[in-house]
Amino acid sequence: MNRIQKTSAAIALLGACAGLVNAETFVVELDGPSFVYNGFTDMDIELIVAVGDTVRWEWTSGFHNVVNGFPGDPDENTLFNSGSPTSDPLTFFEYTFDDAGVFGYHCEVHEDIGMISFVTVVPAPSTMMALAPGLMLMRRRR
Ligand SMILES: [Cu+2]
Repeated sequence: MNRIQKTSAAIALLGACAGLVNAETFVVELDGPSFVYNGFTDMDIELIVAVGDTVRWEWTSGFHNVVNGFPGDPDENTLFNSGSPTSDPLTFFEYTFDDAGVFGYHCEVHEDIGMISFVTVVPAPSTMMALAPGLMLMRRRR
């Protein structure tokens, strides 16, 4: 391993570590008969997270639960389920997304009135950050 290779390997390792440390948590409120995030509700929510990030659902008002999937889909209730509906405002439920994709979720109490939303999970930026410095150094040597 030459010096540039060692440096880029070290940078890649740091990038990977930083990615793990920087995993974020996004809070979606269960407020009235709606999921609320960033001023948007239910299917209007545009929540994009990275692999390794966590979504935390917090009960603000109303009687709810959170179950993965869109109602009636084959993958409904296969990934996470907060349990029986509750109206306790101290309740929260967290799920860390390990795979990229689009993941629907809903409240079983209010799915009929549209308490349904989704989160888009993209590949972790740390993966790209870890690769980029090495690629840049390799290019510069030519
Ligand atoms: Cu609900």
